[in-house]
Amino acid sequence: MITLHHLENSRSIRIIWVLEELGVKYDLKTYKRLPSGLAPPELKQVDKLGHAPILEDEVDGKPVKIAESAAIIEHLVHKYGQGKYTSPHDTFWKHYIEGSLMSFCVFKLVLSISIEKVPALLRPVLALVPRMILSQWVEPNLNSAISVVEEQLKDNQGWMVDGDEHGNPTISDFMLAFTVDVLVYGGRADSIGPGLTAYGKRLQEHESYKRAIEKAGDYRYKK
Ligand SMILES: N[C@@H](CCC(=O)N[C@@H](CS)C(=O)NCC(=O)O)C(=O)O
Repeated sequence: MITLHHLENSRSIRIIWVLEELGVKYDLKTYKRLPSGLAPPELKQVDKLGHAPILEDEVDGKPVKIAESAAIIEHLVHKYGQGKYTSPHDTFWKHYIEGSLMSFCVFKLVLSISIEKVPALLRPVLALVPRMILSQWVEPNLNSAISVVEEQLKDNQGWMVDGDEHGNPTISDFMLAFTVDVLVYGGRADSIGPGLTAYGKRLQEHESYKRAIEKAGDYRYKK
């Protein structure tokens, strides 16, 4: 039996979507974030990294625990996808979305929250350095990372790389899910354009993604 360890309001919604799209049976274990926003310690008992998603399944008849969204998605698509849900164009996006785009999203989130946590009176002084890092390094990089995706999506009426030969989403879409929700519905990205906005809406209207959102528990990035 497949078990997915899912953290609310997190990337692991990507994996719920893959499982719903594939139509395989799975056991969903949902964890709530601590007030600090971190994952609870129980997740560290599942895997030493303590980050979601973590998937338990079998490879060659032996039980395995897999971390990292892209690794989990590849495992599921190759094992259960019957040759569907892939495209030769997935390779770049699979790495780019987590490696570049998501890194700058996380930098922005962490710096913005740290600025918001400084008492208003002290902010002009104590927030000087994080504000400078944000405006001189994080935001320009995030904006250019977003523009690469925007360019890909701007004339695109369907999936990220146009889907597989049956019109299904592919690994690129499974990776972009959550990231697109954070950008479009998270209220912190100023440079998203019509491509990402329309894609974010289409994704949340897709049947299997709607089921994923329903099953994900608390999800603050709903349209
Ligand atoms: N690159 C990893 C990132 C895993 C990750 O950072 N997960 C976040 C959820 S979005 C997490 O578990 N955060 C909780 C924490 O940092 O304590 C992946 O794609 O799976």
